[in-house]
Amino acid sequence: MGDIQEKFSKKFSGYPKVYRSPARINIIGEHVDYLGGLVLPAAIQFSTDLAMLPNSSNRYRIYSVHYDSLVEVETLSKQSDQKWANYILGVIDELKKEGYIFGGFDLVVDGNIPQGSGLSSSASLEVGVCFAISDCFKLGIPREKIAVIGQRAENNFVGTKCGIMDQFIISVGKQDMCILLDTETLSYSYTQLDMEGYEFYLVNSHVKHSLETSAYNQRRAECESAFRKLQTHFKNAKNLYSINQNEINFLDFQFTAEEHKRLKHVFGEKDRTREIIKAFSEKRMVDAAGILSRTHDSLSQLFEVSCEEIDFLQSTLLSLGVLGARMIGGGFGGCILVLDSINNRNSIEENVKKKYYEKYKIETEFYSFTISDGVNSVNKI
Ligand code: GAF
Repeated sequence: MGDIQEKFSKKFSGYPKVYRSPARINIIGEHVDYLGGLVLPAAIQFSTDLAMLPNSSNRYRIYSVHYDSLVEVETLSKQSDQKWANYILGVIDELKKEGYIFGGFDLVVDGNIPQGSGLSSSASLEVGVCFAISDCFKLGIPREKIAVIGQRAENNFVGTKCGIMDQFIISVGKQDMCILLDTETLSYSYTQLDMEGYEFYLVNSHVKHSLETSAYNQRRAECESAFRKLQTHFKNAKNLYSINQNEINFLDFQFTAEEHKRLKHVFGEKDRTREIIKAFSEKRMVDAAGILSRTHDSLSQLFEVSCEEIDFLQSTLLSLGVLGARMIGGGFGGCILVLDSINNRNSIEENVKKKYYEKYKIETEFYSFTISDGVNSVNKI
């Protein structure tokens, strides 16, 4: 952490406070967090590091170490042409809209979350900035609200119509714990998985296809239009996820082919979530891993948010004997989450890397991770 203070003092003067905001994984409940669904995410130790100091002016001076880029802003009339800065400006904008009063600040942002990896570096930045502003200016914003402000920043300023999952777990995460979050009510509970004999790890495909934001927003729009059709019959349904698929006669609603597939994913994911929670509680890890692979198939074939490289990597992992694997996050590249017996990884890692490289001339990386706390300040100066 001394490191980010040093980087701060190269750009600005004074002694900043330092914050760490984690990345996240999600075990199950993919692409249901903007439909009122249940999700099972955890914060992990990759992080965005932030050093912030109020500067007694109305100017926001923000520096990204990764992009070696400084942005100075006084009024937030429009997006910055520096894309990374919009996640920060969006948070400032949403806080102002909510009536919070705070002055200018100097901010340095650094970190080690692999960009475009599906581990939510953007939500980590939004939540980190919101937490830092709340702390530096003594605004006392509750963690759950920080999550909502972060999501709104991304929806309204950046333009990705993401759900609440990423910002929420990054705000409220606890070491060694997942949360089971109801994205309709935002009620949640902490739960610890008994992993004895098994492990999760990540495989980074190092691909990120550029249609990510537009396709994400399109998937959400397709689910919302399917829900509007269903509402003609299910008048009191509070969201798509709450509808019982056994009560739907699909022919009655004139769904488009896309809407039909998206619905099958959402209702299937609801069943798989129920099944995996039961499997974990009964320590049936092989079954749990199989459910993850079924989620992958559904995301690939029905929700259509995977890509060729990720599908190849996932099927290669399975063919080499891992118990279960699936893409995580928004899709179109990024990481695969693997659930396997411990000690299996060493025997397959080189082989997976070799096969993937032979086919795509791209290196993969394998990451171990630990489940960490949510956003926090790191030092007290
Ligand atoms: C991205 C989004 F930001 C989340 O809100 C969620 O929808 C996820 O994709 C898919 O489950 O990470």
